[in-house]
Amino acid sequence: MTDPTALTESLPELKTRIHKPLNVEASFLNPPSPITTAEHFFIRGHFPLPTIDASSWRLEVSGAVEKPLSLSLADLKAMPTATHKCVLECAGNGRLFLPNVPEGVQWGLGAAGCAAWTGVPLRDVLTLAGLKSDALELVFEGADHGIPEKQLKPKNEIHYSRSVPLTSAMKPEVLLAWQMNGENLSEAHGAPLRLVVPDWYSVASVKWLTTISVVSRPFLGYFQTVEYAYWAHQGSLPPERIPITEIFLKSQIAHPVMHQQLRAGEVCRVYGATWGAETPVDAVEVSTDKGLTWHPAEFDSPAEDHAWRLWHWEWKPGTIGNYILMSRASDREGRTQPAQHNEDHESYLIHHTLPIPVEVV
Ligand SMILES: Nc1nc2c(c(=O)[nH]1)N[C@H]1C(S)=C(S)[C@@H](COP(=O)(O)O)O[C@H]1N2
Ligand SMILES: [Mo]
Repeated sequence: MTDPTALTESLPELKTRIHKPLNVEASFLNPPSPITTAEHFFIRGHFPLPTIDASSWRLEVSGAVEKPLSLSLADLKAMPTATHKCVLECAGNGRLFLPNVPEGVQWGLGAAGCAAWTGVPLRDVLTLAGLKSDALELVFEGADHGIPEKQLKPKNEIHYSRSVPLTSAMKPEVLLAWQMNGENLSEAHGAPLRLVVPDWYSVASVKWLTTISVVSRPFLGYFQTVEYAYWAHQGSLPPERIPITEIFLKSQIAHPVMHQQLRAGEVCRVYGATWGAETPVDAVEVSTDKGLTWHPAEFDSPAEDHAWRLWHWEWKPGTIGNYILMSRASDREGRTQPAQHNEDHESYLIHHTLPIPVEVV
């Protein structure tokens, strides 16, 4: 079993943001690759790493089902498997760049990665259990537990848990996964089994999964009401607490990094990645003048559902001085990244065109 702390100390591209519980940020797109290896993938945990004995571990499926299940890893592996590539992005990725330093893990650009996940489609397991007609949501619980941080917290220990409505959970790409990039999940990434919900912020991709409870009403647990939720203001309605779900359209610049010095007259390869849910990204543009003018970037990897796409643009700055770089993605529906962070979203869903100051010397 690898010690994840030792791992982060041996890899300078990873930054430990919090030691206990372990929270590790990756150096975004370093190395630049359509697939993020497990060693370069960020780690987010709310409670101490659970100790799990894989040989006695079981996945329990209960609630509004015809036939409750208790499955071993071997039972799951005997079912038809599927592999899907997808981005996992923490809903607080980019928080470090918000004004007034909001609370929460101080993620820069590196709380996102793109990996290929292998497991059983969740819907096949649900079909095996037989959903009752009043089934509405699925509550996923992990083996990790503790007392959460925020003031409005339950008085006893809870397990990490999160729900997904049936309409989203039945999509064929939603997996109960035991492999990441063709290798068994590491302890830090949720071994022996995790949920992977492509297109959703990774708060929904419950690690160290032990139980799935099928419920017939919306679940209002801690990690979708107190944390990982925000007050939405819609029309004349009173504000409503909305759980964070789908990933917002985004692009990030991996190179150059903030405050990098570039040489006048030399070509600088500005590159990064773009991703989002719903509709594929159609275009990425780059600005060097804080969004006044934009230049089309080229894609370096194909458009694939749920995965991120690499892009680049070559810039030859002629004049010395300070510049503000930005990248902006647009999708097929004409949606684009906003210029400012939406304050209603508090310190989540950070997807505005982030300024990257650089100096040309
Ligand atoms: N059991 C469990 N699952 C969890 C969490 C957790 O603390 N416990 N954190 C969630 C959050 S907020 C994120 S961002 C992702 C991070 O996944 P990773 O550590 O594999 O990158 O796991 C999610 N699944
Ligand atoms: Mo997260």
